[in-house]
Formats: sequence, structure tokens, C-alpha cells
Amino acid sequence: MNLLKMLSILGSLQQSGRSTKKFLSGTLLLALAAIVLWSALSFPHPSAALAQNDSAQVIEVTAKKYEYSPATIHVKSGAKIQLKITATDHDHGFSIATAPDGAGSNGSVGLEFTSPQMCWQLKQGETTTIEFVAQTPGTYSFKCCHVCGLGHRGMKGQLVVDP
Ligand SMILES: [Cu+2]
Repeated sequence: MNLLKMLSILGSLQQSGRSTKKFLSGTLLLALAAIVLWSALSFPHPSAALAQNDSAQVIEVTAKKYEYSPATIHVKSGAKIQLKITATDHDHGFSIATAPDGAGSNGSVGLEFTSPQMCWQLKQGETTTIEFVAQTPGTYSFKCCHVCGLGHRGMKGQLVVDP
């Protein structure tokens, strides 16, 4: 075997190596494109989430010494709700169970809050928006969690998620 022949064999090996690489990167691109297409199809589009946000049911509630009005709020299971609570006479608070009364804490979420809080502070004269999806039918007790006076302990209500 002379040097020239060896060089030409090396050259052709290099070329086939290059085409293998090209083939591999082509396959990779196809796979990537498939993944991108799949994720675009299977994950909710941001605008869909916005549309859902727009369709939230708004319920206006007032908080004053020592009651919420309405004190019993009915919503449909699966509905996205925005409670708009206005404290009219004083600072109040709002805390609500995330699991239905009597369900215990088995880990399942009954109300899915956009930004969960132990106690929402309701400032006098202001409206506080609390957003959630009513996942599981049941009765969810809520109460004032900001000491507002002698009747504070009796300031409570119920959210009823109807099936
Ligand atoms: Cu209170």
C-alpha cells in the first residue's frame, strides 16, 4: 500500500464520518421539532389561561362588624371564583379552610387558591380580591382573622361548593 492510497482511504473515512454526523444532527433536529410540537399541543397556551382568568365569576362581599354579607356564598364545583371583599367600617381579616368541613386533612385540596394565605388582611375602605378554583364540593367555613372588636369571634360565614 502506498502513501497515496492510504491518504485517499483516510479521506473517504473522514467523509463518511462527516455524513454520519450530518445524519445524526438531522435526526436530532427532527426529534427536537417533534418535542416542541408535542409540548405546544399538550400544554395549555398562555392565552387560554388568560381567557380562563377572564371568565372568573366575581362575587362581591362586604365585611363589617361583625359579619360578612352575604354570610353564605354558593358556588358551582369547578368554577373559578374571585371574591372581592370590601371592609367597610374597620380592618378585618379573612381565613378559610382549604378542605371541606369534616373532611380532615387527607392532603386533597378542596379550594385551589391562586395565591394561598393563612389570613388575608382586609384594610378598611379597601377591596381585597381572593381568587380560587372550587375543586371539591362541600362546605368551607371562613372567619375573621384580624381582631376587630368584641364580636370578632362571631364574625364568620360559609362558602358552599355545590356539586
Ligand atoms: Cu374580626
